[in-house]
Amino acid sequence: MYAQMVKSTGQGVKPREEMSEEERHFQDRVDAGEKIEPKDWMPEGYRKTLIRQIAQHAHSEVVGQLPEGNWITRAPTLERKAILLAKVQDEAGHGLYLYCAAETLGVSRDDLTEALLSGKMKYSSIFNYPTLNWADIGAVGWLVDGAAIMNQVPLQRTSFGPYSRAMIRICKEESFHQRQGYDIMMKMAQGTPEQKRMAQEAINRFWYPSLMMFGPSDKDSVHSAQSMAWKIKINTNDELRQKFVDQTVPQAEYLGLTVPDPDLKWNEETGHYDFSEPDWAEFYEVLKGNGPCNTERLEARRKAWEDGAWVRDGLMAHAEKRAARTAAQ
Ligand code: FAQ
Repeated sequence: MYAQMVKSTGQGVKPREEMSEEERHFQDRVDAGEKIEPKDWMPEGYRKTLIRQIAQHAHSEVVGQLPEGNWITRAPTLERKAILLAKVQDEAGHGLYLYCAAETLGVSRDDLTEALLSGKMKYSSIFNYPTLNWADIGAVGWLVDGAAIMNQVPLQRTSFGPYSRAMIRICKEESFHQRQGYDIMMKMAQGTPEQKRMAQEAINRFWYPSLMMFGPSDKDSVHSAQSMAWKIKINTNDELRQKFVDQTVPQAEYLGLTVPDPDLKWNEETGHYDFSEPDWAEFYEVLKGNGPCNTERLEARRKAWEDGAWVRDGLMAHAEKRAARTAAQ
């Protein structure tokens, strides 16, 4: 089921002269900046690419609750606990907006969840890293949400209407998330030497995994060329990674902390920071399921799905009963 509905292979961009009339008309609409809506004609590859990307994104939001949810009971103050609780709940909401956007493409949430649980669909590599202490919660908010916003702000202009509208709502909340993370880092960086050391170690742990969130380097990206031609993606993976580094390094300096990259330096000529690539072998291992927390994350999702079966069954029974009552009236 999943393979037929969702799996799209990476492909080059189809030359205009090889396009059908419908495909040419579609491409003209995309090029003119028109939004594509669910009932509009679209190439099968466009639909499959969107389902893959939107659903992976939705899964990431939901799995992404786990590393932070783990710290709600241990937040250092009542205020921090309330803020973290709100943030984690926001991520669940983002997952819902995105699953709804994917459903407009003719795929069910149940199928997508099964594809996640069977390992056929991915979620962001970043959520396979553990959050070891409170400083890691600051680093997740600052770096992980910071990378997420960098990727998601351009996606507000993505060509598919429901995805674009979901991204507009999500981005509003993500900026609050990034700022709460930076606020935690600031507090720790200005705290005792031990707290400052914890903050530095958190950057050391999360820097490269955050850079990996943008996907493989452009030369190895399978989908970017076609996705950009369809304006599903607006920027390449490397463009966004560079923007993230340029934005984040001064923020680390302001905290009095260092980025764990001995080769990091400002390049006067390019007007950007030069930086070291993440370890791509590690990235692909995490994608294969061999990251530090892959098994734990999927187990947690599987348990939540199984434990929630009675709620879904109850809601379905209620909906069916209501529909039968309405039909009888
Ligand atoms: N992790 O050809 P490309 C968040 C896969 S934000 C895992 O370059 P594409 C907020 C890719 O799927 C995080 N897999 O692929 C939050 C493909 O494999 P496939 C989620 C990755 O799609 C914060 C293969 O590698 N954000 O959750 C990753 O053109 C805090 C080749 O790559 C989004 O999903 C990765 N990092 O570009 C929540 C944003 N990177 O599918 C809680 C929307 C690549 O062929 C707490 N997505 N792969 O088997 C996108 O913008 C794109 O999908 C990219 C990847 C940029 C992620």
